[in-house]
Amino acid sequence: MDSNGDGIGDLKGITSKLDYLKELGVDVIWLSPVYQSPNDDNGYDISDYCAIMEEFGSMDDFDEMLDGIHRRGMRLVMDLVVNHTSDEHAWFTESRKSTDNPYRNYYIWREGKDGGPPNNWGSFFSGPAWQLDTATGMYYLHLFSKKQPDLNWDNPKVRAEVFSMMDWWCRKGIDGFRMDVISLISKKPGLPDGIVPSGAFYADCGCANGPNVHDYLQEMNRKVLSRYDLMTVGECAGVTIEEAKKYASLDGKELNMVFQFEHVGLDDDVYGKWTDRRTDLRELKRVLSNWQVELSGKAWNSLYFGNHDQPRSLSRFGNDDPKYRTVCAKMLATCLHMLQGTPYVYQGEELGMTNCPFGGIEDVRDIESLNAYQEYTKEGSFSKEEMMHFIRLRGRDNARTPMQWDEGPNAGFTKGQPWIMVNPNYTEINAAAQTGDPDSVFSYYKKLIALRKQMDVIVYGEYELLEAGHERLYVYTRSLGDEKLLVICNFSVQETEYTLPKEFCGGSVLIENYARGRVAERVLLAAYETLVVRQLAGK
Ligand code: TEU
Ligand code: CA
Repeated sequence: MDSNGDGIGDLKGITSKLDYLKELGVDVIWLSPVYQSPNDDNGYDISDYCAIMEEFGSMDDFDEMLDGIHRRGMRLVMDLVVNHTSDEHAWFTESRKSTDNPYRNYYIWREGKDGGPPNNWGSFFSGPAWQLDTATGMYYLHLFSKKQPDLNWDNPKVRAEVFSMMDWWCRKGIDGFRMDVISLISKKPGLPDGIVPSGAFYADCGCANGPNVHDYLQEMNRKVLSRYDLMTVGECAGVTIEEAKKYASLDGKELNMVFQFEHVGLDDDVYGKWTDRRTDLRELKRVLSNWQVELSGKAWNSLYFGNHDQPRSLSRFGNDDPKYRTVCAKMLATCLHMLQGTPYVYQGEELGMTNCPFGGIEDVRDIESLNAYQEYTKEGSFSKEEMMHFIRLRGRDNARTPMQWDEGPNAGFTKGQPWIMVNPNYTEINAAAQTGDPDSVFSYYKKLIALRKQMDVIVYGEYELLEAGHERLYVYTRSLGDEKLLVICNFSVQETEYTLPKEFCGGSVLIENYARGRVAERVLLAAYETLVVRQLAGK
């Protein structure tokens, strides 16, 4: 929400919408980076960790927002981006000056090899992961853009700086951290060449879950996290179930939970995310079920279908056709919110917001999409039209278009010119139209969130997958003590028959997206129908 008409959402804008979040039932707000930044990667390139980005407001605005959040009984989790800084951060401007600068070893500098970069690693944003710096004729490592040099976590001074900065924010009263690519902070010793996959130009750095990552997080936990009442979630690209059990172990030595990427990589192809492949439901069920079963009693899951890096979940896993989008958004929400773990609602997901029909590349703002468009069209892997097609399906900007508040100009987001196009469907999909409507996606989310707060079985219950091989239905149970729930989701537009397990026949419906009311032994599920059935007492 933009408060001053410059077309950019800001802190005062957020503060003005806190009642909306409270009404939805939000407990904790995860705020994307709002620190000072030249904005090469939407704030994930930070030049001062203790200052607020000018476009977003002042530190006073921040304090006012935090106070407003706390007064409403909500909490605030900040994005902690410490795998890298901006190249405009004071540490880096020092570091690049000379090989004997006191900050030299804050970053990862190497001599080139055979007239090129030190190894064959690629950046996540296209091109090599190394940049030659003229001042000293050496290369620095940047796993993301060249304006995001990687910090050298093996240097104890770097760790001390990061921990003291975190401590500063904790003393200010924030309630936790979402840790950006925290799985990548410990680099492979010797920085060896990787294998270049077919279709790719560079190798993966292989730095996920590096040798010291758990030591560093345990040190962070001892020195900072354990001294405050915080919620922590590590964004862990490349995390396996075995590794997640360490990061998010219930013993509390590291983090509370992790974001894993397995289920959002199932529709990748030879060229990574640049494809129009869709996720196979059987694969999705297999992956989510593994995480449910394996972490249960040992670690804690984060539950998400979308965020600021992912396309809109409704368009990707469901169907955003106006005919189906309301029922389908409710079905996806049910599927996610009935799982074990902490559900994340990405802004606008609670309204059923969809991918955006971007015109040409001039409508795109995200560095990942812009660079990939350049690289793949130049090299001839894809035509410009093909790349635009993939960006419309998978690009990160789909999730970054303005929040749709009402049916007024620019969806009520700004009185000026928005920094990125507004999704034209705002006249039909917007908060004002949904908050008072009992049948809206918003009201459905509200109900789901409230149910989770009432019923322990939804939070803690044991998970079991039924119908594993079914191509259209996702069915599972949750059980805790005498309570047992059956969650049925039709992921297809096709009417599909389903026979309930005996113990649920005649059970009451806890929540549903069609008005079914009672369930018989056999149900004929409509397009994207979902229902949660509560077992009859004593059965
Ligand atoms: O994302 C990390 C990450 O793994 C990305 O490469 C992600 O896979 C990609 O965006 C999906 O296509 C985090 C932040 O969430 C992202 O917004 C930042 O751009 C990135 O780190 C660098 O800080
Ligand atoms: Ca603004």
